[in-house]
Amino acid sequence: MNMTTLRDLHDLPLPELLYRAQTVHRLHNDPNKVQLCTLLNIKSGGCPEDCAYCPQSARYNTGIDAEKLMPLDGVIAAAQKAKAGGSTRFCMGAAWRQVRDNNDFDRVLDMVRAVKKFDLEVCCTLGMVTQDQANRLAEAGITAYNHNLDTGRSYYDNVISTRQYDDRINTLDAVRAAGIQVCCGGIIGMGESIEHRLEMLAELAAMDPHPESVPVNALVPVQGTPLQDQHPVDPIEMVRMIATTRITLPTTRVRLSAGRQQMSESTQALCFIAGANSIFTGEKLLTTPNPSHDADHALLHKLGMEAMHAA
Ligand code: SAM
Ligand code: DTB
Ligand code: SF4
Repeated sequence: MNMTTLRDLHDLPLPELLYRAQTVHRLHNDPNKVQLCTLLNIKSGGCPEDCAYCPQSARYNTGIDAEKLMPLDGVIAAAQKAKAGGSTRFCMGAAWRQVRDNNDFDRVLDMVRAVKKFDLEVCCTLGMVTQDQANRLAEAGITAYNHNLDTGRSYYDNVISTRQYDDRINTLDAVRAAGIQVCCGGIIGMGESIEHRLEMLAELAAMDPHPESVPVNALVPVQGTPLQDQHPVDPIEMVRMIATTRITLPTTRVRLSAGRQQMSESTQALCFIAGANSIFTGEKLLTTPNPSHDADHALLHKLGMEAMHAA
Protein backbone atom coordinates (compact mmCIF):
# COMPACT_ATOMS: atom_id res chain seq x y z
CA MET A 1 0.00 0.00 0.00
CA ASN A 2 1.51 3.35 -0.95
CA MET A 3 1.58 6.45 1.23
CA THR A 4 -1.34 8.19 -0.52
CA THR A 5 -3.57 5.17 -0.06
CA LEU A 6 -2.58 4.90 3.59
CA ARG A 7 -3.28 8.59 4.15
CA ASP A 8 -6.67 8.35 2.43
CA LEU A 9 -7.54 5.41 4.63
CA HIS A 10 -6.33 7.08 7.83
CA ASP A 11 -8.33 10.25 7.11
CA LEU A 12 -11.64 8.57 6.21
CA PRO A 13 -14.71 9.70 8.14
CA LEU A 14 -14.36 7.85 11.45
CA PRO A 15 -17.52 5.71 11.07
CA GLU A 16 -16.32 4.55 7.64
CA LEU A 17 -12.78 3.87 8.90
CA LEU A 18 -14.06 1.87 11.87
CA TYR A 19 -16.48 -0.07 9.67
CA ARG A 20 -13.66 -1.06 7.33
CA ALA A 21 -11.32 -1.94 10.21
CA GLN A 22 -14.01 -4.13 11.87
CA THR A 23 -14.75 -5.82 8.57
CA VAL A 24 -11.11 -6.79 8.09
CA HIS A 25 -10.76 -7.69 11.77
CA ARG A 26 -13.75 -10.08 11.70
CA LEU A 27 -12.47 -11.85 8.61
CA HIS A 28 -9.27 -12.84 10.37
CA ASN A 29 -9.71 -12.61 14.14
CA ASP A 30 -12.30 -13.03 16.88
CA PRO A 31 -13.41 -9.41 17.42
CA ASN A 32 -14.49 -10.07 21.02
CA LYS A 33 -11.21 -11.44 22.32
CA VAL A 34 -8.01 -9.78 23.46
CA GLN A 35 -4.75 -11.41 24.40
CA LEU A 36 -3.49 -10.55 27.88
CA CYS A 37 0.28 -10.16 28.05
CA THR A 38 2.55 -9.60 31.02
CA LEU A 39 5.69 -7.49 30.88
CA LEU A 40 8.65 -7.96 33.19
CA ASN A 41 11.57 -5.59 33.39
CA ILE A 42 14.41 -8.05 33.96
CA LYS A 43 17.13 -5.41 33.78
CA SER A 44 16.08 -1.87 34.60
CA GLY A 45 17.76 1.43 33.78
CA GLY A 46 21.28 2.56 32.97
CA CYS A 47 20.95 2.14 29.21
CA PRO A 48 23.65 3.92 27.13
CA GLU A 49 21.25 4.80 24.27
CA ASP A 50 19.64 8.24 23.96
CA CYS A 51 16.06 7.32 22.92
CA ALA A 52 14.28 10.59 23.72
CA TYR A 53 11.16 8.90 25.10
CA CYS A 54 12.87 6.45 27.40
CA PRO A 55 12.98 6.70 31.19
CA GLN A 56 15.66 3.97 31.26
CA SER A 57 18.33 5.89 29.36
CA ALA A 58 21.30 6.69 31.62
CA ARG A 59 21.50 10.11 29.96
CA TYR A 60 18.38 11.53 31.61
CA ASN A 61 17.51 12.13 35.26
CA THR A 62 14.28 10.23 35.56
CA GLY A 63 14.76 8.65 38.98
CA ILE A 64 15.19 5.17 37.47
CA ASP A 65 18.37 3.56 38.82
CA ALA A 66 20.52 1.10 36.93
CA GLU A 67 19.95 -2.38 38.25
CA LYS A 68 21.55 -5.74 37.63
CA LEU A 69 19.87 -8.55 35.73
CA MET A 70 17.10 -10.06 37.85
CA PRO A 71 17.61 -13.56 39.32
CA LEU A 72 15.92 -16.54 37.68
CA ASP A 73 13.65 -17.32 40.64
CA GLY A 74 12.08 -13.84 40.43
CA VAL A 75 11.31 -14.44 36.76
CA ILE A 76 9.77 -17.83 37.50
CA ALA A 77 7.57 -16.32 40.23
CA ALA A 78 6.42 -13.56 37.86
CA ALA A 79 5.67 -16.06 35.09
CA GLN A 80 3.62 -18.19 37.48
CA LYS A 81 1.63 -15.15 38.57
CA ALA A 82 1.11 -14.08 34.94
CA LYS A 83 -0.21 -17.51 34.02
CA ALA A 84 -2.55 -17.56 37.03
CA GLY A 85 -3.82 -14.09 36.06
CA GLY A 86 -4.82 -15.24 32.58
CA SER A 87 -1.89 -14.00 30.52
CA THR A 88 -0.87 -16.15 27.57
CA ARG A 89 2.26 -14.18 26.69
CA PHE A 90 5.18 -13.17 28.85
CA CYS A 91 7.56 -10.48 27.65
CA MET A 92 10.92 -9.80 29.29
CA GLY A 93 12.59 -6.45 28.69
CA ALA A 94 16.18 -5.41 29.36
CA ALA A 95 17.53 -1.87 29.16
CA TRP A 96 20.44 -2.87 26.96
CA ARG A 97 21.68 -1.28 23.75
CA GLN A 98 22.54 -4.75 22.47
CA VAL A 99 22.94 -8.28 23.70
CA ARG A 100 26.49 -9.32 24.62
CA ASP A 101 27.86 -12.84 24.55
CA ASN A 102 28.37 -13.05 28.29
CA ASN A 103 26.98 -14.71 31.38
CA ASP A 104 23.99 -12.36 31.46
CA PHE A 105 22.89 -13.58 28.03
CA ASP A 106 23.27 -17.20 29.16
CA ARG A 107 21.05 -16.36 32.11
CA VAL A 108 18.41 -14.80 29.82
CA LEU A 109 18.44 -18.03 27.78
CA ASP A 110 17.72 -19.91 31.03
CA MET A 111 14.84 -17.51 31.71
CA VAL A 112 13.38 -18.18 28.26
CA ARG A 113 13.56 -21.95 28.88
CA ALA A 114 11.97 -21.56 32.32
CA VAL A 115 9.06 -19.37 31.15
CA LYS A 116 8.43 -21.70 28.22
CA LYS A 117 7.67 -24.49 30.73
CA PHE A 118 4.58 -22.57 31.85
CA ASP A 119 3.18 -22.97 28.36
CA LEU A 120 3.28 -19.22 27.84
CA GLU A 121 4.34 -17.47 24.64
CA VAL A 122 7.78 -16.08 25.45
CA CYS A 123 8.94 -12.75 24.09
CA CYS A 124 12.11 -10.79 24.82
CA THR A 125 13.19 -7.25 24.07
CA LEU A 126 16.91 -6.91 24.74
CA GLY A 127 18.11 -4.39 22.14
CA MET A 128 20.12 -5.34 19.06
CA VAL A 129 21.05 -8.98 18.41
CA THR A 130 23.43 -10.68 16.00
CA GLN A 131 22.37 -13.66 13.88
CA ASP A 132 24.16 -16.05 16.25
CA GLN A 133 22.38 -14.57 19.29
CA ALA A 134 19.01 -14.74 17.54
CA ASN A 135 19.71 -18.40 16.72
CA ARG A 136 20.51 -19.12 20.38
CA LEU A 137 17.25 -17.46 21.48
CA ALA A 138 15.39 -19.60 18.94
CA GLU A 139 17.06 -22.75 20.28
CA ALA A 140 16.01 -21.80 23.81
CA GLY A 141 12.41 -21.79 22.59
CA ILE A 142 11.58 -18.07 22.36
CA THR A 143 8.30 -17.34 20.55
CA ALA A 144 8.87 -13.74 19.49
CA TYR A 145 11.40 -10.93 19.71
CA ASN A 146 10.32 -7.30 20.20
CA HIS A 147 12.34 -4.60 18.51
CA ASN A 148 10.47 -1.46 17.49
CA LEU A 149 11.04 0.83 14.53
CA ASP A 150 9.52 3.42 16.89
CA THR A 151 8.71 5.99 14.16
CA GLY A 152 9.06 6.74 10.44
CA ARG A 153 12.55 6.67 8.95
CA SER A 154 12.50 10.39 8.19
CA TYR A 155 11.66 11.31 11.81
CA TYR A 156 13.96 8.79 13.47
CA ASP A 157 16.94 11.17 13.89
CA ASN A 158 14.76 13.51 15.95
CA VAL A 159 14.26 10.75 18.50
CA ILE A 160 17.44 8.62 18.64
CA SER A 161 21.01 9.45 17.63
CA THR A 162 22.95 6.52 19.08
CA ARG A 163 21.84 3.95 16.49
CA GLN A 164 20.50 4.05 12.97
CA TYR A 165 17.20 2.93 11.50
CA ASP A 166 19.08 0.30 9.50
CA ASP A 167 20.58 -1.13 12.71
CA ARG A 168 17.00 -1.83 13.78
CA ILE A 169 16.21 -3.45 10.43
CA ASN A 170 19.32 -5.67 10.67
CA THR A 171 18.22 -7.01 14.04
CA LEU A 172 14.71 -7.65 12.72
CA ASP A 173 16.20 -9.53 9.74
CA ALA A 174 18.28 -11.69 12.09
CA VAL A 175 15.21 -12.46 14.21
CA ARG A 176 13.21 -13.47 11.15
CA ALA A 177 16.07 -15.56 9.73
CA ALA A 178 16.30 -17.44 13.05
CA GLY A 179 12.66 -18.47 12.67
CA ILE A 180 11.46 -16.28 15.56
CA GLN A 181 8.21 -14.31 15.28
CA VAL A 182 8.72 -10.57 14.83
CA CYS A 183 7.11 -8.08 17.23
CA CYS A 184 7.72 -4.61 15.87
CA GLY A 185 5.83 -1.35 16.21
CA GLY A 186 6.27 2.16 17.46
CA ILE A 187 5.17 5.15 19.47
CA ILE A 188 2.84 7.97 18.52
CA GLY A 189 2.81 11.38 20.18
CA MET A 190 6.53 12.24 19.97
CA GLY A 191 5.94 15.38 17.89
CA GLU A 192 5.85 13.46 14.61
CA SER A 193 3.33 14.10 11.84
CA ILE A 194 0.63 11.69 10.64
CA GLU A 195 2.83 11.14 7.56
CA HIS A 196 5.70 9.98 9.78
CA ARG A 197 3.39 7.46 11.49
CA LEU A 198 2.18 6.11 8.17
CA GLU A 199 5.75 5.97 6.88
CA MET A 200 6.47 3.55 9.74
CA LEU A 201 3.32 1.57 8.96
CA ALA A 202 4.32 1.32 5.28
CA GLU A 203 7.69 -0.05 6.39
CA LEU A 204 5.97 -2.73 8.51
CA ALA A 205 3.54 -3.58 5.71
CA ALA A 206 6.44 -4.04 3.28
CA MET A 207 7.93 -6.78 5.46
CA ASP A 208 7.36 -10.24 4.04
CA PRO A 209 5.92 -11.92 5.98
CA HIS A 210 4.25 -9.19 8.05
CA PRO A 211 5.31 -8.92 11.69
CA GLU A 212 3.11 -11.29 13.71
CA SER A 213 2.81 -8.62 16.39
CA VAL A 214 2.71 -4.82 16.24
CA PRO A 215 2.67 -2.76 19.45
CA VAL A 216 1.16 0.70 19.07
CA ASN A 217 2.35 2.78 22.02
CA ALA A 218 1.06 6.22 22.97
CA LEU A 219 3.98 8.20 24.37
CA VAL A 220 4.02 8.23 28.16
CA PRO A 221 5.87 11.49 28.77
CA VAL A 222 8.33 10.90 31.60
CA GLN A 223 9.80 13.76 33.67
CA GLY A 224 13.50 14.16 32.88
CA THR A 225 13.33 12.84 29.30
CA PRO A 226 13.57 15.26 26.34
CA LEU A 227 9.91 14.42 25.54
CA GLN A 228 8.61 15.21 29.04
CA ASP A 229 6.47 18.14 27.85
CA GLN A 230 4.79 16.49 24.88
CA HIS A 231 1.03 16.93 24.72
CA PRO A 232 -1.00 13.79 25.31
CA VAL A 233 -1.94 11.91 22.17
CA ASP A 234 -5.39 12.82 20.91
CA PRO A 235 -7.56 9.76 21.59
CA ILE A 236 -9.11 9.80 18.12
CA GLU A 237 -5.64 9.90 16.56
CA MET A 238 -4.81 6.73 18.50
CA VAL A 239 -8.01 5.09 17.24
CA ARG A 240 -7.21 6.10 13.65
CA MET A 241 -3.68 4.70 13.92
CA ILE A 242 -4.97 1.38 15.29
CA ALA A 243 -7.67 1.11 12.61
CA THR A 244 -5.21 1.88 9.80
CA THR A 245 -2.77 -0.66 11.24
CA ARG A 246 -5.51 -3.32 11.42
CA ILE A 247 -6.60 -2.77 7.81
CA THR A 248 -3.00 -2.80 6.59
CA LEU A 249 -1.93 -5.84 8.61
CA PRO A 250 -5.07 -8.03 8.73
CA THR A 251 -3.71 -11.06 10.58
CA THR A 252 -1.18 -9.33 12.83
CA ARG A 253 -1.80 -9.09 16.55
CA VAL A 254 -2.19 -5.34 17.14
CA ARG A 255 -1.18 -4.42 20.67
CA LEU A 256 -2.67 -1.45 22.47
CA SER A 257 0.48 -0.92 24.52
CA ALA A 258 1.86 2.02 26.49
CA GLY A 259 -0.47 4.88 27.39
CA ARG A 260 -3.58 2.96 28.49
CA GLN A 261 -3.38 4.37 32.02
CA GLN A 262 -3.90 7.82 30.50
CA MET A 263 -6.76 6.63 28.25
CA SER A 264 -10.46 6.53 29.12
CA GLU A 265 -12.38 3.27 29.00
CA SER A 266 -14.28 4.58 26.00
CA THR A 267 -11.09 5.28 24.08
CA GLN A 268 -9.84 1.78 24.84
CA ALA A 269 -13.20 0.37 23.70
CA LEU A 270 -12.88 2.29 20.42
CA CYS A 271 -9.36 0.90 20.00
CA PHE A 272 -10.74 -2.65 20.37
CA ILE A 273 -13.44 -1.87 17.81
CA ALA A 274 -10.68 -0.50 15.57
CA GLY A 275 -8.96 -3.88 15.74
CA ALA A 276 -6.59 -3.86 18.71
CA ASN A 277 -6.55 -7.38 20.12
CA SER A 278 -3.95 -7.40 22.82
CA ILE A 279 -3.05 -5.47 25.98
CA PHE A 280 -0.37 -5.55 28.66
CA THR A 281 -1.88 -6.17 32.08
CA GLY A 282 -0.46 -5.50 35.51
CA GLU A 283 0.20 -2.33 37.42
CA LYS A 284 3.51 -1.56 35.75
CA LEU A 285 4.69 -1.64 32.15
CA LEU A 286 8.49 -1.53 32.36
CA THR A 287 8.79 1.52 34.61
CA THR A 288 5.51 3.47 34.16
CA PRO A 289 2.03 2.79 35.60
CA ASN A 290 -0.52 0.64 33.77
CA PRO A 291 -4.15 -0.25 34.66
CA SER A 292 -4.42 -2.98 37.29
CA HIS A 293 -5.39 -6.53 36.50
CA ASP A 294 -8.75 -5.96 38.25
CA ALA A 295 -9.44 -2.77 36.28
CA ASP A 296 -8.76 -4.59 33.02
CA HIS A 297 -10.95 -7.55 33.88
CA ALA A 298 -13.73 -5.16 34.88
CA LEU A 299 -13.37 -3.30 31.58
CA LEU A 300 -13.45 -6.47 29.49
CA HIS A 301 -16.49 -7.67 31.45
CA LYS A 302 -18.27 -4.35 30.91
CA LEU A 303 -17.59 -4.58 27.18
CA GLY A 304 -18.69 -8.22 27.07
CA MET A 305 -15.25 -9.15 25.79
CA GLU A 306 -13.02 -12.02 26.85
CA ALA A 307 -9.37 -12.78 27.40
CA MET A 308 -7.90 -15.16 24.82
CA HIS A 309 -7.11 -18.66 26.04
CA ALA A 310 -3.84 -20.39 25.32
CA ALA A 311 -3.72 -21.59 21.72
N1 SAM B 1 16.20 -1.73 25.07
C1 SAM B 1 15.34 -2.44 24.22
C2 SAM B 1 15.02 -1.70 22.94
O1 SAM B 1 15.10 -0.48 22.91
O2 SAM B 1 14.71 -2.36 21.96
C3 SAM B 1 14.05 -2.89 24.85
C4 SAM B 1 13.24 -2.05 25.78
S1 SAM B 1 12.43 -0.61 25.14
C5 SAM B 1 11.90 0.12 26.61
C6 SAM B 1 10.98 -1.20 24.27
C7 SAM B 1 10.09 -0.17 23.61
O3 SAM B 1 9.30 0.48 24.59
C8 SAM B 1 10.73 0.98 22.86
O4 SAM B 1 11.18 0.63 21.59
C9 SAM B 1 9.60 1.98 22.79
O5 SAM B 1 8.85 1.81 21.60
C10 SAM B 1 8.75 1.64 24.02
N2 SAM B 1 8.79 2.75 25.00
C11 SAM B 1 9.82 3.06 25.81
N3 SAM B 1 9.54 4.15 26.56
C12 SAM B 1 8.29 4.56 26.21
C13 SAM B 1 7.46 5.64 26.63
N4 SAM B 1 7.85 6.53 27.53
N5 SAM B 1 6.22 5.74 26.07
C14 SAM B 1 5.82 4.83 25.14
N6 SAM B 1 6.59 3.81 24.70
C15 SAM B 1 7.80 3.67 25.22
C1 DTB C 1 6.45 -2.04 23.44
O1 DTB C 1 6.36 -1.64 22.28
N1 DTB C 1 5.85 -1.52 24.48
C2 DTB C 1 6.21 -2.18 25.71
C3 DTB C 1 6.99 -3.41 25.17
N2 DTB C 1 7.16 -3.10 23.78
C4 DTB C 1 8.26 -3.81 25.78
C5 DTB C 1 7.02 -1.31 26.63
C6 DTB C 1 6.38 0.00 26.91
C7 DTB C 1 7.25 0.74 27.89
C8 DTB C 1 6.65 2.03 28.33
C9 DTB C 1 7.55 2.83 29.18
C10 DTB C 1 7.91 2.22 30.50
O2 DTB C 1 7.06 1.69 31.23
O3 DTB C 1 9.11 2.30 30.85
FE1 SF4 D 1 15.32 2.73 26.45
FE2 SF4 D 1 15.69 0.57 24.87
FE3 SF4 D 1 16.43 3.06 24.06
FE4 SF4 D 1 17.76 1.81 26.00
S1 SF4 D 1 17.60 1.16 23.86
S2 SF4 D 1 17.16 3.98 26.00
S3 SF4 D 1 16.10 0.74 27.09
S4 SF4 D 1 14.34 2.31 24.48
